[in-house]
Amino acid sequence: MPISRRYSTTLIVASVAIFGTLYACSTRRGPNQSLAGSDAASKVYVPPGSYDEFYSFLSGGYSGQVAVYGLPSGRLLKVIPVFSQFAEDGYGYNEETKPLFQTTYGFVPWDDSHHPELSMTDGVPDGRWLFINANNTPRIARIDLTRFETDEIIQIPNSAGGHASPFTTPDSKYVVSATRFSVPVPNTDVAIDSYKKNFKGTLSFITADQPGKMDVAFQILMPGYNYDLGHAGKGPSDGWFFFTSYNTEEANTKLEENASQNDKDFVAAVNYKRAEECVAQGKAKPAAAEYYHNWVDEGSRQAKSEKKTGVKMINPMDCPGLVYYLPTPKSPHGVDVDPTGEYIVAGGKLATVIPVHSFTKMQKAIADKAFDKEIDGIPVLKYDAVVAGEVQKPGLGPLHTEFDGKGYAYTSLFISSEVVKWKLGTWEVVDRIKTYYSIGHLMIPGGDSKRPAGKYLLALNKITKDRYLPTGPEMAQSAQLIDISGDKMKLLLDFPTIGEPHYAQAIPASVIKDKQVKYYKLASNTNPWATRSESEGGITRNGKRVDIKMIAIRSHFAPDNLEGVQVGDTVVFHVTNIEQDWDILHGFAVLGMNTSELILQPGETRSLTWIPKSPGVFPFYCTDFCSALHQEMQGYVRVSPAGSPVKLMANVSKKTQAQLATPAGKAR
Ligand code: K7E
Ligand code: CUA
Repeated sequence: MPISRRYSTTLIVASVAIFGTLYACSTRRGPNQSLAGSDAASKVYVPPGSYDEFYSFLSGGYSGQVAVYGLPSGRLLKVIPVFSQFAEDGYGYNEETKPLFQTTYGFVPWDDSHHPELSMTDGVPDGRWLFINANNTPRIARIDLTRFETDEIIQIPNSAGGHASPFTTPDSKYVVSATRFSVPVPNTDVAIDSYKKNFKGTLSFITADQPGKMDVAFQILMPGYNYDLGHAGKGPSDGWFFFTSYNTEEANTKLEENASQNDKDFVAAVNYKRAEECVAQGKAKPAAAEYYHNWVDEGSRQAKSEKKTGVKMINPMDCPGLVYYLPTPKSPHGVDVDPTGEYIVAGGKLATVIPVHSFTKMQKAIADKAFDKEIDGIPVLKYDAVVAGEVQKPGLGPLHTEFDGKGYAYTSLFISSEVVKWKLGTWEVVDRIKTYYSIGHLMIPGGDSKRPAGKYLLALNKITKDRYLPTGPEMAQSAQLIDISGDKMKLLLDFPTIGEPHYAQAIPASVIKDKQVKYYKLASNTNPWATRSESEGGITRNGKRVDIKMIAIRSHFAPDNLEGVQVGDTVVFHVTNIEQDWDILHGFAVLGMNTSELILQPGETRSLTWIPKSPGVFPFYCTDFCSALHQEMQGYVRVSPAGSPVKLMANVSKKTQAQLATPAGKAR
């Protein structure tokens, strides 16, 4: 969210001018029509044991995660850890998932995730994957929707703020990432006030349709503006991508004021099919880059990391017809393409209108060379030649727009805290509804696709204040479900959210609910430390490293008594949950360990590293209440002083002990 929660001076000045009109208009409407009543309650009531109609995926913002809610009930179904360590299940703490956080900056255990994006087939969400961006250390993650787990993370090189990301092309061939902060490319030590000379933006296209194989297809070197959001064209505009930019002033200090000077900034229209041609013709230059690609190996469920170098960088000067600028008032934030692919709607945070560009007019303006000027090889089209219309008096601080597929658009207004509904083509405002408070994104299931569901709208609000029982200075942020099935929008429900939801996506539950994996097949577990039966458990030493292989099943660990560990050893517990049943999980924790627990899904192996610092006997136990005898699911590990003669011992079956004594057993 680029706008300060404490309204900036500039915004206040801008708002005062129009506030009179709006205030009058909202008081005339009387007390808000959105007070939820019994009618609303019945619309969101999902009886116990019944399922919601939609899965919705809300970004966690500075939590770095994704939260899955059922709609219309607003029930929290799951938190999917993505860019932040998640002690609740050991994600990013256990040895199997740590490599997902590898970057050229080292291990990065946190990020700020903004935009969940469902994969698409022919412009419609298909329920295969959910992508989401990391804003701070630019990365894109892929979540597999048969397991609701993060499977892949790719770092975006030559970028310093992956905000306009990871919006997808209609076939998910590419997802994109545009840098929010321009920086020297390649990044190097220069004076900050050499901004105009040395700082550049990049637009990255990442191949996304092969799981485990995301890569940087090419990057486009852009003027040093801030790139904010993006959306792909569709239908007639398929093959194009649109990105908003602000700070076309190229200010490097006090942007609040200095980046609010120009009357119009730009939407960059990128013809990525043209980019592919230029790459094929060798017009992209090899550019320096280092980045990590991390993915989860399917059989072992261990994350792997590889470092990659070099990218193909296209300079628009070398590839005419690649990028055009559409002048757009004023410091635009969102850019959204309607279901027909003809209209490109931008949300100018400081604009008094919502400008809508026409793809048809844009094509004609390009053919007619209706250019104002050219910036670094990028023609700037004339505003009048590309604008289809302007929505007048929409409210204050328009940010994001979604569509209902019935000819209407819905725009969030941050400053005036409302959603405005307007008609595509005539641009008239037909309805508005208050949101509590300071709405950022909004979401209609499929509302950015070719086929919106058009029944509900979710407002994602920044400030909650008095909507719930107070919880001290910080309140959970809030989503509000609005019924958009009729002429008038109706508020149905408030529900609190984790972190700060920026964008969200939703999909009919029927698309993914029957594809859920219920457990991992033990027979397919290729983790080298997997233990498939009790007899395979044991303890081995290699120098100062001790590996312990263990199974977990209702209601014991085997082995559960371990000796021969010494102070200063690095002990790695490899625990396999050998259950083959849906939703039967076990946990694992050892007294005094310096990491999180393990949570083990059925059929899965996870590893926990522990460096005991003092002699003694240390209990371990199952942390997930798995059975009537869960409290009996425990064990002990004995730690002796360094150099102690106590022998390695794991109380597994006699046969296994005998095997462990042989060289082959030791190798295991
Ligand atoms: Cu919060 Cu999409 Cu990061 Cu607007 S962004 S609100
Ligand atoms: Cu296993 Cu509790």
